[in-house]
Amino acid sequence: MGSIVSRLLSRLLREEEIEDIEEIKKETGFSHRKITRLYRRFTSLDKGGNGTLSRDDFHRIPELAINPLGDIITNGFFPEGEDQVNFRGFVRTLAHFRPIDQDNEKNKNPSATEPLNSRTNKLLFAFRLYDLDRDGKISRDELLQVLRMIVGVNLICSTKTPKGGI
Ligand SMILES: [Ca+2]
Repeated sequence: MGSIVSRLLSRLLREEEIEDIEEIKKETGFSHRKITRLYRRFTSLDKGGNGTLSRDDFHRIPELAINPLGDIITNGFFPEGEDQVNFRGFVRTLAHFRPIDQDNEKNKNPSATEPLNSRTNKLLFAFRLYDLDRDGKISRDELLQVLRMIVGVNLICSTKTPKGGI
């Protein structure tokens, strides 16, 4: 079974990516099978066929195109100042969405690298999505911008208590 998956992977993955596969598995916690599926998805999105995805490639994903937070989620895939993401970066970002491994959380080894799906890394990832200008802080404006996208209307920000309010 394992060898079938390995053979499939060998056919699907470019040479340099095969060398990385064990590292990607370790780093992301995804199985060979899942990585193969993600690679298929990645190559089908890679319209330029150059081994990287652009923002335009992401915009063609129907689920993202209709999601009010589509742009923000897409940004989460791109390191600061980059406009392309390779397969490894793509899988690393997706790894934040894996459920938290309860055993890892309980038996935390302080010297080990924190897994991408740990509570802390999930929080950092979410923080970076809200930090639109990536200055390491979420400003009031950034928070409002994201909340506006979520609710799809203009939020009126006021410190006054509405009439009849508490
Ligand atoms: Ca900011």
